[in-house]
Amino acid sequence: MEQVTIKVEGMSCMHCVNSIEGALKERNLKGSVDLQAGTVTVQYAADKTSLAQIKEIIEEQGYDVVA
Ligand SMILES: [Cu+2]
Repeated sequence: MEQVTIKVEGMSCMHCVNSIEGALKERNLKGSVDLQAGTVTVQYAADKTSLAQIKEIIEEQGYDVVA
């Protein structure tokens, strides 16, 4: 299992947390949002999911992936 922490802009409240964590969960990914730090930490299996896919899932929810 890999773990990555992605910097994301535009997350401000529990609604943001729920939409991002929920969207990841729908793809069987365990994500946790840190509002204060503006980051999303995701655990994923590198043979099933790519980093690009994870970023896409977050962007689909309307947030900007910074790094
Ligand atoms: Cu929000």
